[in-house]
Amino acid sequence: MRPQITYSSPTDRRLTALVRHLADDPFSASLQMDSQNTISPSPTAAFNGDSVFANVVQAPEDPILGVTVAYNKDPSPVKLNLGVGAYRTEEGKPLVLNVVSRAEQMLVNDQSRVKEYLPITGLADFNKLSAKLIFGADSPAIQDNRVATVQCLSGTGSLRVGAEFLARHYHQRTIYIPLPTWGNHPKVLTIAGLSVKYYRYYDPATRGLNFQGLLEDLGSAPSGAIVLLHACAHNPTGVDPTLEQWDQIKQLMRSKGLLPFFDSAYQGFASGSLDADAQPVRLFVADGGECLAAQSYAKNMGLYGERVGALSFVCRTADVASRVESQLKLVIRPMYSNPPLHGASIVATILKDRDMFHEWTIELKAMADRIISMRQQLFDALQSRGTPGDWSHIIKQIGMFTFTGLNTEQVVFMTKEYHIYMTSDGRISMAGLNSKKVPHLADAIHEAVTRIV
Ligand code: PLA
Repeated sequence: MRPQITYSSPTDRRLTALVRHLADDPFSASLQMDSQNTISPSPTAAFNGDSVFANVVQAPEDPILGVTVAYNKDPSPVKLNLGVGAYRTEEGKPLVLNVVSRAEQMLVNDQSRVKEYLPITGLADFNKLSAKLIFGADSPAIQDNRVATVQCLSGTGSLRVGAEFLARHYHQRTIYIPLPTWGNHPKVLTIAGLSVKYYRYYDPATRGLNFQGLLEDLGSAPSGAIVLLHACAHNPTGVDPTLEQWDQIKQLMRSKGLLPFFDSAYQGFASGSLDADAQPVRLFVADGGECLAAQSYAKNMGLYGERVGALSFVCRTADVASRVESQLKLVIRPMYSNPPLHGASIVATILKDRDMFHEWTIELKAMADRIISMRQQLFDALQSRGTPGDWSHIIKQIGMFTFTGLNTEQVVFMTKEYHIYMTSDGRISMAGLNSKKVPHLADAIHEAVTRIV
């Protein structure tokens, strides 16, 4: 007999929500829900003479990170990974920014450094500087001490901590996320205890923003609902609202009391300017209203594996911000106790030194510019091949990705015949491309769209 467990704690309710969300997902095969909405453990607990884990089902690879797993297994010398959003040089190599190496050297040379635990909220300097970076050095919210910032495990960890706080302390559990969005969003938010709904965002017909649909969907969201917004360089579509559209979105959201939760994973990568890319966030903060922002240094400082990020709550008053921070500690402590030291020290070293900051902006702009030049080169290569279709979206879209419009079958064909790896939704990471590989990619796209309609 399998034991039946009735869950009632917040964690268990979150699990139940996740199970419901994943109902159609093969992952859910290992969790079962009965008619009373209780979770019964999968039969893995039963010993069948082989292993107590013999009944664990094989889970599928992650739709994005699994692309790299497949790529690594491919022995072909011409293979190309355009799956995960990871910057590569013109030589196709990962890049450690010079300014990052310099900061690391300074840290290593500093004999006074120790390896003590950080506070639960992370490195204080890092938090202050991160808030300044996104909200602006002269932000009134910062001056009024209305911002609570905690260091988290990159963008993902920041989203997770923010979502879990909201599930515990905010009166609305529903979060609206764009359709489509980064594939991990619904998973992170659901497991944290929020209930995910979508708002229209992308129009496949125009390969642009479905602004009308977005306004209609947010307009009919229940008052107080949370809304996830990509601060810039929307993933996967590469389509951002204009500043005028952002202003309209803000007015609508404020009029309905919708709570903005910004995901800022690409500050500086869209335009090459840190300030320009933060404009949408700053627009929302300027009206004195509240919002959340999750920041990642994975892409803009190339600190992917260091897992450096920050979560900020902009609150109405300093008093509220301080209470929010006290509760964020209660979310973080049982999750991972406190964040890692190294990456945050690198970021703080760079952000607090005028020269190093300047050097960073130059290196960041060079990455953004290289991506923009890849867009032009790919577009030109398709034009010169006379590839059927309008490919102007390649140069119009913004940030790391191009949402090509290629369908799954065409993607499979390109991987099989050309060893080009990308996510099955047709997203390609322009940051993974280089001039030498453009003809190969253009040939692949050309043949895929000509053969498979
Ligand atoms: N938010 C968005 C919109 C992202 O695209 C990503 C990363 C993150 C948050 C989280 O990044 P971090 O935790 O590493 O800071 N998206 C990548 C990688 C680049 C991934 O899927 O993990 C992507 O290829 O979509």
